[in-house]
Amino acid sequence: MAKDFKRTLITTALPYTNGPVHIGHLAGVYVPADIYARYLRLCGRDVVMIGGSDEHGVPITLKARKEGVTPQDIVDRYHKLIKESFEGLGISFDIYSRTTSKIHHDTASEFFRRLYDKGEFVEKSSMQLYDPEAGQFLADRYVTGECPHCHNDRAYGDQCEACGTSLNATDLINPKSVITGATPELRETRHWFLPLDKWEPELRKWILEGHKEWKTNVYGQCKSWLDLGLQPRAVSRDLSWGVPVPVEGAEGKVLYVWFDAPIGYISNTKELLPDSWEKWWKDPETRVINFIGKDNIVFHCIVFPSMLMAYGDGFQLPDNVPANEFLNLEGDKISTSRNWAVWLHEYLADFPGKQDVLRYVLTANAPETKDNDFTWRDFQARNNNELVAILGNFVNRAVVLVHKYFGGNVPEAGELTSAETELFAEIKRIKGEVSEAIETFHFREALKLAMDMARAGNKYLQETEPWKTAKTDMARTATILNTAIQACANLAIVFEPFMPFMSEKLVKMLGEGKISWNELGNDNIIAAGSVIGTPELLFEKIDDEAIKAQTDRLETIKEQNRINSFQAAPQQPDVDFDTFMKADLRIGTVLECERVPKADKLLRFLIDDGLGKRTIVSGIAAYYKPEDLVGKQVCFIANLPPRKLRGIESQGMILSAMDADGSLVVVGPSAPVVAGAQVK
Ligand code: B3M
Ligand code: ZN
Repeated sequence: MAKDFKRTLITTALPYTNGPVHIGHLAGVYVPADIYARYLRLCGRDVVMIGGSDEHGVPITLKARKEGVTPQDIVDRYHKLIKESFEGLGISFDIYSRTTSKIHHDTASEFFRRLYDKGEFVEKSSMQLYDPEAGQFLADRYVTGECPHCHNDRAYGDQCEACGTSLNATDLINPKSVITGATPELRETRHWFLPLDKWEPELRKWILEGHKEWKTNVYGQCKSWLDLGLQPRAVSRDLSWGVPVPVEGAEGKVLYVWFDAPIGYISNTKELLPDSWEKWWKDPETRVINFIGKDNIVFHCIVFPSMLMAYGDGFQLPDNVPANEFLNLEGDKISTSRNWAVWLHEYLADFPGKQDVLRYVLTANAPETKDNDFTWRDFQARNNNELVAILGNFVNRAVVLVHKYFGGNVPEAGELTSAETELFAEIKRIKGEVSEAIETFHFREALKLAMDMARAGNKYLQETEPWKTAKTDMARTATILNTAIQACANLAIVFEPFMPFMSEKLVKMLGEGKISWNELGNDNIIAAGSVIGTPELLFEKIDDEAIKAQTDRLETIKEQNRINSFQAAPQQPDVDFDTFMKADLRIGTVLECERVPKADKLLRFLIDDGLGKRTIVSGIAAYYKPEDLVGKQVCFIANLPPRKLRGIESQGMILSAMDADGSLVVVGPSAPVVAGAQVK
C-alpha cells in the first residue's frame, strides 16, 4: 500500500518522437499515470511524475531521411507537439523533458561508463549487414527483405509485420539497404552486451517471489521471459544518432535506444530536482512506479532493473509496473504508419473544452486486463448517457434549485433524516472503495464507483423532491439543497483525478478554494451562506454530426490504406500480336439487365452489339444494382464460344477491372460510341 512509503516517483514511458501521440498511448500510460499522480497529490502525499520524449532510435533517423531533414528537426517538431498536447489534456507532469538534453546525454554516458569500468559488459564481435554504398552498418530497420517465415517481401530487419515474427537482419532473404537500395554485405563489428543471465537469479527472486501482487499480464510476461532463460543483450549500435558510446575506439557507435531511454527517467528527475533527485531514486522509502504499455514490459521489468543492479549505488527497482494492454480503434489495431489513430492534438482541436470526455471514455474503457476497442459511438454514448445524463444532470439540478429557491446562497441544513445519513454513508463507502481501487491500479473500477456517487445524488433528489417540499416546507427544502450542494462538492473531489477540468469548474461554481481527498465523505464542505456561481453546464451533448465527421475521416483513411496496400499482379508472359488480335473486343449498349434467380453472383444482360441483340451472363451481381447498368456501354469479348450458365446461354464475356478489395468494376468507353464499335 502506498501509505507505507514516504514518497512516490511515478514514471511514464517516454514516447518516441517520430509522430504525435494517440489515444492508445493515452489509455495505456498517460491517463492512468495522471489519475494516480493526481490522487496521491490530493491525498497530500509526496509525489513526482516524470515524463519526457524518447528522441533516439532508428525510426526517427529513417523519418528524417525520408523527409530530407535532420533527426533533430524531427524530434524538435514532435517533442513540441507531444508536450503541448499532453498539457492540453491536463496530464500533470512535474517535468516533461527530452533525451536529447545535455543532462540526459551526460547521465546516460556516465551510466554506461560506470558499467564498463566495473566490467559489467561483455564485448563481442559479430557479423552485421553493411551498406557498401552508404559506407555504414545497417541497424534493424535499415534493412528490408523477404521474411523467411511467411515470404512477405516487405519485412524489416527486426520484425516482419505480416506474420509478427521478430527477426535478425541477417535472417532476411534478398536483403536491401533502405538507404541506397544496395545489397548489403556482412562485415564484422564489435558491440557491448549486458549479460542479463547474470542477473537472472536476482530477477527471479525480486519478481517471481517478491511481487506476486503485480498485474497478471505483467507477472506472466516476466515469468515466461525468465523461464525461457535470459541472454546477453547488445547495448550499442552502429549509428550516428544517439548518445555516443563513451569508450575509446567506439567512433560511429551509440548507445542502443533502449539502454539510454529508461535512464531518461533518472536524467529528467535530476533536471527537475538537481539537489534532491538522489533521494527519489536511492532511498528505500521511495516507491517507484513505472506506467507503460505491454510492449515495454521486458525493458522495464528485466533489462532496466538489470542495468540498475549492475550500476548499484542504491538505485531502487520499481515497486510496481502496472502495464496496460492495447487499445484498438474501431476494431483495428492502432498504427502510426497507417494513420489509423485518433491523434491527441487533433482531438483537442476538434473537441475544444472536452478534454475530460476523452479522459473519461479512455478510463471507462481502459485496456487494463485485455485489449479493448475505442469506437466513436461508444464515446458519444458515454458522454450523452453518463456524463450529461447522470453527473451533469445532478450537479445542474442542485445548483439551479439553490438559485431558484435561495437566490444562490447555500441554505442552512436543519435536522437530518435517514435520506441524508444514508447518502453520506454511501459517499463514505464509495470513498473507501475508490481509494482501494486507485491504489491497486484498478482505474476503470474506481471511475465506475465515482459515477455511482453521482447516481446516489440523483437518487437522493428523486426521493426527497425539493421542488415539491418547496411548496410547503422551506426548512426541509433548505436541508435537502444544502445536502445536494455538499454532494456536489464530494463529486468535485472524487472526480478530480479523472476529470480535473470538470472538477475545477465545479469547485469554482461552488465558491470553494482548495480541495483535498481528506474532505471526501464530509457533509459540511461548503459553508451555509456561501454564494454559488451562476449555473453552468458541466457537459453538453455530442451530436451525431460531430461523430460522423470522425467516422468519415476514418473511412477516408481506410480507403487510402486499401489503395496503398494494393500490390499489382506480376505481368503475364508475352502474347504474340496475331493471337491478341483474334480476340473480338467490342462495345455494346445494355438494353436489359436483371438478376439470375437463385444465383446471387450472376446478372443477365441483353446487349445491343450493333449486329443485333445478344445475351451475356456476368458474375458481378455483388457490385451492381441491375437497373443502374441499363443504358450503360460495356466492353465485351464477342467471339468466345457460347457457354451455359444456370441454363442461360451466355454469348460472350463482359470485361471488368478488379479493385484492391477484389470488387469488380465494369469496363466501358470513356465517352459514348456507337453500339458494336470495335476495341482496338
Ligand atoms: N519509446 C517505446 C514506446 O514508445 C519507448 C518507451 C521508452 S520508455 C523508457 O513504446
Ligand atoms: Zn513474415
